[in-house]
Amino acid sequence: MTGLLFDIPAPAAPDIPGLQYLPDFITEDEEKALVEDIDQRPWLNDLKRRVQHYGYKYDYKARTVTDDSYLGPLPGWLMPITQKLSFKPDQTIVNEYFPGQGISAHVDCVPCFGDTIASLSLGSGAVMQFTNGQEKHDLYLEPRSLIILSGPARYEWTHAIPTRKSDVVDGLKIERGRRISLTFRTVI
Ligand SMILES: O=C(O)CCC(=O)C(=O)O
Repeated sequence: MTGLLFDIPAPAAPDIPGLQYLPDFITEDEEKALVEDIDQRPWLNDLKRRVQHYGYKYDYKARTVTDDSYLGPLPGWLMPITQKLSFKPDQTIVNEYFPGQGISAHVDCVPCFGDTIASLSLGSGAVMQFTNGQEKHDLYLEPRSLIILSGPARYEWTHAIPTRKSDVVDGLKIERGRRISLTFRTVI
């Protein structure tokens, strides 16, 4: 298992039913190739952070995906990732976060997407916060790691990336850099 810094073991995923954390899901070469592919494609600027949508365009305001929003099959350069997933996603959103940017607490649209969602981290790591009522857990998502949310983790817990420039993990302050995440979903 890859250490964060100084060979410290990767943090264990919090005990949330349906949450899986897979460090080193891809290699550094695969990560570099993905970032290059992503950076050759146009970014959308309609949110506070830049995004790219593949498969279907998600309507953030209406919180819907419709047949009209179909963009085409997922591009071939995503295949090395999608082939390794245990489900067949047909929608991917690429999010770009600079230090200080995040995403507010949410459950991914229930009527839009199926019961399994996966998110791959590239570039920088960042803490993801999971909340269910009074219960809260932090998980530091290392670069090249994948999280899978299904069951309670997908439906009963919100997830968020807090808007800050650094994270404290096991007492160590880790500055954030540019982080790109790819979230894979199946449109219902
Ligand atoms: O950046 C991430 O890992 C999470 C992205 C996310 O939650 C979303 O796009 O809904």
